[in-house]
Amino acid sequence: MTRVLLTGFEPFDGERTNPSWEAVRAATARPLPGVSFAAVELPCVFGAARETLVAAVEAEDPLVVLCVGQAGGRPGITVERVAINLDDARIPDNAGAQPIDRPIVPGGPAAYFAALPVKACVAAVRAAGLPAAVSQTAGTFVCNHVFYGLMHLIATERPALRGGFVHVPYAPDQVTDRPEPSLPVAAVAEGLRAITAAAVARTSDIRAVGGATH
Ligand code: PCA
Repeated sequence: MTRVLLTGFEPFDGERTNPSWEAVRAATARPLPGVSFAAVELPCVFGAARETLVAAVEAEDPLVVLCVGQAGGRPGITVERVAINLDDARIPDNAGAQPIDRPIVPGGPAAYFAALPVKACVAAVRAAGLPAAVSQTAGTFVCNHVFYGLMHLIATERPALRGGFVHVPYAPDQVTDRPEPSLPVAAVAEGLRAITAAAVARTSDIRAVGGATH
């Protein structure tokens, strides 16, 4: 059995739910052949989110970690390619902190690439009949903070660990009065299961178009 840790976030920015945690719960509630799941909810708080993730990795000792967050406005499931060493919050986090232009790890590398076959993961979601794309930026808020923290942990302490970050759209009930794209939580959960299977099955990526002109 391959141990896989999935994390989602608590609600933030005035929302009542966060589809990342709802989808992680749904994705891990049913068995996936060959996989032993653990699921942990992270606070939407700089510092504490990363500490909770590191503690969960220590406790669960997974081979693969997929951190998941809400990216309201995106129309599909996006697999992040790169984490950058920067906190620059547009809004306060759930503890009221709003860091501006602060390195996550002072003196650390400017960026890390995901330790995931990102294009194979995108292809797996599409094969499940759901919209997906590579994303070239996870932003500069708590999701990128956790993503960078995960990649720094892999680079400095856990070379055998693989993992990365997945951003998911709003759930339909969050946007009933707004012209924003959404995806049902059950569909997002299926997408996360497809990504899990791809990430466990392969370490090398496929050659496919996934870039962006801007
Ligand atoms: N999304 C935010 C933080 C928590 C979440 O679910 C982000 O994209 O940074």
